Amino acid sequence: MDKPMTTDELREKYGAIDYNNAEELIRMMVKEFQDDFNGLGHANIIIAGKTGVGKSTLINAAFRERLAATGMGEPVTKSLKCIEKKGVPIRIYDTVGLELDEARKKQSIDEIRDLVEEKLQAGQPDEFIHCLWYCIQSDSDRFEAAEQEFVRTMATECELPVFLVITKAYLKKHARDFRAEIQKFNLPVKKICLVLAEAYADDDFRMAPYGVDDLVQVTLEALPDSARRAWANAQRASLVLKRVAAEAIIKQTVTMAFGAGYNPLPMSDAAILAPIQASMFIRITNVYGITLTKSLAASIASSFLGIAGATVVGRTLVANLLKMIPGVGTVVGGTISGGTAAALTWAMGRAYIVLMEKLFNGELTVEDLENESTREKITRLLKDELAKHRGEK
Ligand SMILES: Nc1nc2c(ncn2[C@@H]2O[C@H](COP(=O)(O)OP(=O)(O)OP(=O)(O)O)[C@@H](O)[C@H]2O)c(=O)[nH]1
Ligand SMILES: [Mg+2]
Repeated sequence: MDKPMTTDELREKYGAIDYNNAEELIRMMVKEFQDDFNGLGHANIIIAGKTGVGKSTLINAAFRERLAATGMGEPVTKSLKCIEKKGVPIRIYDTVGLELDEARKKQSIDEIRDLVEEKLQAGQPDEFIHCLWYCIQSDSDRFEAAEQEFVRTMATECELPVFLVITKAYLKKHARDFRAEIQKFNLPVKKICLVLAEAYADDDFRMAPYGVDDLVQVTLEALPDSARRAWANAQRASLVLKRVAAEAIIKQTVTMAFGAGYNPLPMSDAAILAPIQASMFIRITNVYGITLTKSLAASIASSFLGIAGATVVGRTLVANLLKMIPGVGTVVGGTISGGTAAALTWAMGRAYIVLMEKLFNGELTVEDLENESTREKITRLLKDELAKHRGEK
């Protein structure tokens, strides 16, 4: 699950599509995007904590699409309901009425343990439970013995990576002191995070939200590789996490396609560049949780792949783009150097990240991509990235 197609697979499936084949490229991207999304699988997380501590608020701040607001979720057991939504590759098991009197606590633990085991036994990695966030309200100032025991059981018997989340931490110093108190219990948790999921306003002060980005970043570390891109997609709190995941995809693409030695590609192979780069854009788009519509695909084809095509086949319009990179030229003697292809692919990937961030932040919409001036801006992004590459050499 969640593996890029190899160059050979791409060649077999799409080898005939070169840069000049815009229509085919658009069709390929829209279709592959859906397959790639399906291949993301799911990250599966349990969020527990007493009623009113801010679980739903945290879910809405951490993930796209206001998941907790979209409905109550399907009851899974008496203690758990599952929140999921088409198009967001995450399942959140939200605990219901966890008040932790003895009887209730036992029931909840049993039900969570059963869920974890049942999923493991079913043998579908896409459904394995990956971790648990346990929420404690900052101003409760108490972390009861029953809660500690619950956390210990989850970490040891259920073998879940557990993150403690101190919620509504609008008084930072107070929350840090509370954390120090909790640390004394030496619980088997990965980290104790302070979080203010929504801004807090009082008569005298206003506190901006913070901490959810750190929580989603440290949680990523506890996830198996197979669930990481799903996590990157579903979370909305950390742009840095998305960028790091996107950069890893560029690196993976360049290494896979051109190898460490940047071998020259015979011109007959240059045709495979378009599907390779298209596949990179698709995987990056799925990191940002953006839908690759036909109009986004058209924009990629005309702006990014259009420029690349012009460059690789040495058309005059942007042939000078390549001159910006010392040591590489246009196509000489029927080959394109692997270094040229790699440099171009890096620049395209980086420029695409900038575009994705603008779409993610709402600075641009997919509709904007249809107008000429936006496309010119995108071309400029790519030129800037190529120029940066020259600066780095
Ligand atoms: N300002 C601010 N209010 C918060 C924050 N987190 C929670 N709240 C408020 O605390 C109340 C309870 O939050 P919920 O997110 O509904 O709590 P919950 O844990 O989902 O509660 P149950 O679903 O009943 O278990 C709501 O009024 C929230 O608006 C926060 O980070 N900032
Ligand atoms: Mg709730």
